[in-house]
Amino acid sequence: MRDPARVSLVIPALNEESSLPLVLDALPRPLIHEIIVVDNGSTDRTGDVARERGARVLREDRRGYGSACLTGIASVDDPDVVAFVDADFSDDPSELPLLLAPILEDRADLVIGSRMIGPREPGALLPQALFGNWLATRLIRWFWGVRFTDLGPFRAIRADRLRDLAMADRDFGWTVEMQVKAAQRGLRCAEVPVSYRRRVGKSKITGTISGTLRASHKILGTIFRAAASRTSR
Ligand SMILES: Nc1nc2c(ncn2[C@@H]2O[C@H](COP(=O)(O)OP(=O)(O)OP(=O)(O)O)[C@@H](O)[C@H]2O)c(=O)[nH]1
Ligand SMILES: [Mg+2]
Repeated sequence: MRDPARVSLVIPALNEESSLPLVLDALPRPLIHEIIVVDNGSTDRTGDVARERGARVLREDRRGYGSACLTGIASVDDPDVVAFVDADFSDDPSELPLLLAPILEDRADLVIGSRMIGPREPGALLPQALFGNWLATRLIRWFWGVRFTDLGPFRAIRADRLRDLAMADRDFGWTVEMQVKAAQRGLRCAEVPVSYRRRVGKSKITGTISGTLRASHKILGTIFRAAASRTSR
């Protein structure tokens, strides 16, 4: 890994014109080689506000969180580390160094920012999200023996390891897919506490019943499929 390490940050964004500027303004810019905002078919000024603040903007019209992330990682400029943060300003982007440290110190390959062990604004994680995280991480621990407490979107991973994972999920299964594959392949996984607040702008997944059901179905399906392929081998 180079010193200083080259960090590419990918931000998936769908109609986040009000929150994205807050995210971009709070980032520790000197640590970041490039900021890639993937505009997932927004109908507002998401792309414009990102460009105005110096981010590289890619357009991906196929909807889905994973679609946006896949497009982002396909165009990174030779990084050592790839980091991800949501565009809704729920996470605190100034905490990025906490996520990078275990990788830069060669103690971890994948670092998840855990909202379960960090300070949380009341109501920032809804009960269904708390339960879903608990269940999903319990299952991962049970099947592969790796302890996570969250499937949080704020995360960092060594770029070479990310390539090896061959990520494929196009929507809500993206975060758990990365953790399951990392656990299966024996990557060094770590968590750091991150703070979490209520999002700016309108909730699209956990704040709606249909979003919650679709996400839960996808997340549990991803875990059980991976576990089944393990036992059938
Ligand atoms: N829901 C959704 N989000 C997308 C999509 N593409 C990109 N995103 C971005 O992905 C991030 C996560 O979406 P959120 O709507 O915050 O979902 P969440 O954090 O699970 O739940 P809430 O914050 O409660 O809505 C945000 O930055 C979105 O703008 C997509 O197709 N669907
Ligand atoms: Mg959110």
